[in-house]
Amino acid sequence: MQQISPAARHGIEYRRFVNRSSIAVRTAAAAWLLTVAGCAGGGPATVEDALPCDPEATPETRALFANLMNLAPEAVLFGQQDALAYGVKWKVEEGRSDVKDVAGSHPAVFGWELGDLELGAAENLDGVDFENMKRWIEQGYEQGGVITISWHMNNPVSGGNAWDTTRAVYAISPGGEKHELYTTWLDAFAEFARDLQTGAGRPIPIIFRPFHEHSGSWFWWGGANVTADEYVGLWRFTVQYLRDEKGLHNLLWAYSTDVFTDEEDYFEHYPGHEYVDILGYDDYRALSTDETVPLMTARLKMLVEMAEESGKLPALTETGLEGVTVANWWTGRLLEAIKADSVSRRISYALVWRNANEADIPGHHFGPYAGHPSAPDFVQFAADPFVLLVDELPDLYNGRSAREEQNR
Ligand code: BMA
Repeated sequence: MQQISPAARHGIEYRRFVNRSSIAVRTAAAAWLLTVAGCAGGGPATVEDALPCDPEATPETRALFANLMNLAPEAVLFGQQDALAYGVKWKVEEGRSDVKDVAGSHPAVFGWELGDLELGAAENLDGVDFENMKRWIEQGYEQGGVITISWHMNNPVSGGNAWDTTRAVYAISPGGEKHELYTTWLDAFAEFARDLQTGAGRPIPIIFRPFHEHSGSWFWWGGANVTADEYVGLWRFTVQYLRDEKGLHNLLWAYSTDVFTDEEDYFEHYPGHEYVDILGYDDYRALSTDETVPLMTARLKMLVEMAEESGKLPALTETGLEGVTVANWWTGRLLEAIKADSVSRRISYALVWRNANEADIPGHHFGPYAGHPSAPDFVQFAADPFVLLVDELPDLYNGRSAREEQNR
């Protein structure tokens, strides 16, 4: 593929999307109060004007995108990876999550991981049974939550895992010797996704976040292990294959780098606005010390500005401090970083990584759990009207945006 300049990659046409300061949303317990403070000069996204990159996205997927757009300025949805599958001291207990144990509600965003699905395994790389995962995804959706999926895909060339950095992207791209193999992996994804259905038999909208943290060199699809053109080509093929060949129209595509310095850096591997819905990034660095918290605010600010310029949704797609070793990490660092600035606070959601079971990996948890020293601070964090857990969400999936619903 010919060289694509960063400008061409992300400069398809910037447009001011919505007037993001025109609504104020506050929660009081589980009840929603939405105050409309005037919508002259634009107004927030309606289902008609907040369009995902797939022109044939299902009505529920379009509604989710528009509703998240509308909520982004006024609230942050809290998410966690694998929340319903296990926690630090338990595994597979229906209806349980560590977040619920501590704060009385599940997270608003449910992250799931597909690594090993491509091998035909019954469980993912962290021991989560795929049939259970489907059920928990459906439960998360039925509760009104948002579903996002990542994929630590094994190395298709070496047969090693996602962290085996043998060059491989060129090989699975169209024309490459492992391309056919890759399409079978995508077929497995499509089969999995097709099973994710609402009670009414409709496809559940999924925020799909493949090939994440590609700005770092620790995965075979990232950094020094891939060229920008290879990455862009693979991303575009993947979108086209799942959308056009497999007919999946329930995906919102999340582009998700690791930490970045500026716009050029962020868009280095960007596939283009026609292939992306969410501008995300993962940040495990800024919130590791008090002194670096402002760095996250600065990055979130850049992210929000880039997203608003291009009609995309900004999200902190992963964050956390392993072991949550600082008792006030939730309010003192995470919420502080998000709320510190009138622009940074307009991100849509923040997802912390998993609470690995202590029998599997001791200390590898990024959320609170009952009895953990940070639990009281998490209760305070969750009680902040700006932070939403699943029980505080408006209906994100009907054909009307939260704003339109309120105006009926
Ligand atoms: C990593 C760690 C690993 C895990 C992987 C995929 O960050 O949590 O233990 O296997 O994510 O979930």
